Amino acid sequence: MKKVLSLVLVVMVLAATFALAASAMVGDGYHNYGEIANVERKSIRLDATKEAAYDKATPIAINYASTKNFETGEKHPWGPRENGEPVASGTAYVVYDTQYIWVYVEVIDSTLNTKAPSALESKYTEDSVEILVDWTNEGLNIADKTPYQSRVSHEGYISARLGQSGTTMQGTAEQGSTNPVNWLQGTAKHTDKGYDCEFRIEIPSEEDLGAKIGDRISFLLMINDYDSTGALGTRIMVSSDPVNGANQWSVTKIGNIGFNYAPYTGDNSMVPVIASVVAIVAAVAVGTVVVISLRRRVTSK
Ligand SMILES: [Ca+2]
Ligand SMILES: [Ca+2]
Repeated sequence: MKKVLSLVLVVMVLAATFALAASAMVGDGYHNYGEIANVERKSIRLDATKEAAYDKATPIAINYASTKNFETGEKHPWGPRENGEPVASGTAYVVYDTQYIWVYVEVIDSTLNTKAPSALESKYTEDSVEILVDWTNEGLNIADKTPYQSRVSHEGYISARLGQSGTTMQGTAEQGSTNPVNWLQGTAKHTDKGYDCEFRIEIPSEEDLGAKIGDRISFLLMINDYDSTGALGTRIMVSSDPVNGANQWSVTKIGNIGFNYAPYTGDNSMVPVIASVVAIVAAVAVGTVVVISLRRRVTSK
């Protein structure tokens, strides 16, 4: 009897430990970006023009000046630079359809700095917007696997990485890249205040990901802002996350956003009326499950 009680106690302690570990992944000390709005595929296109579909998104401000010098971690307070130039800021709109997450970012940047000589040599050393996504919200950082880092420069050049020490992918196959980004497309246009850019990030299949996509996913938006000198040390990272700043590779600390995702079936055509009714009933059921699961997470803290 004593042995049985000991075993029960051990199991209870282990269960409590796992419950605490799970609840620590979501919530405490994280910025909550709300929910990603769902839109129809046909309502949106990749053209650096903000369609009405983005009005469904809650605007996310990118105005938290963070790391000034990436090498030393030197911080920068909100406000102008030493030379008087204002630091960039932006507003992002995030939506998804059944296959892609779409992000539209309006950037205010008074000095557009270009160091990339071509589409295939673009990286963080030019004015650009970056997005980090951890699809499982588990905070894993595995080279060439997770999280997804995607970048669009003010010239519309794309580059990306999977995991902190992963290989940088640049441009598209059409641009002649030997290491193209297959899951990201991006474009940009200059405006009278700076530039707008638009991202289309393909949602991975759970089979390819080897894991379930979370009903909250870790998410971080950043602007790389250089001044007129364009030197590496002058970059100021501007972040959407007032809690953790542009600490983009500490993925267990980046904010999270709700994602009520339904896997892509490969068919975006109009469905018959009866199928629509079934889909609506299924959607209500999924919504109920998500609410229950979120409540469970909240109450299990
Ligand atoms: Ca568009
Ligand atoms: Ca700039």
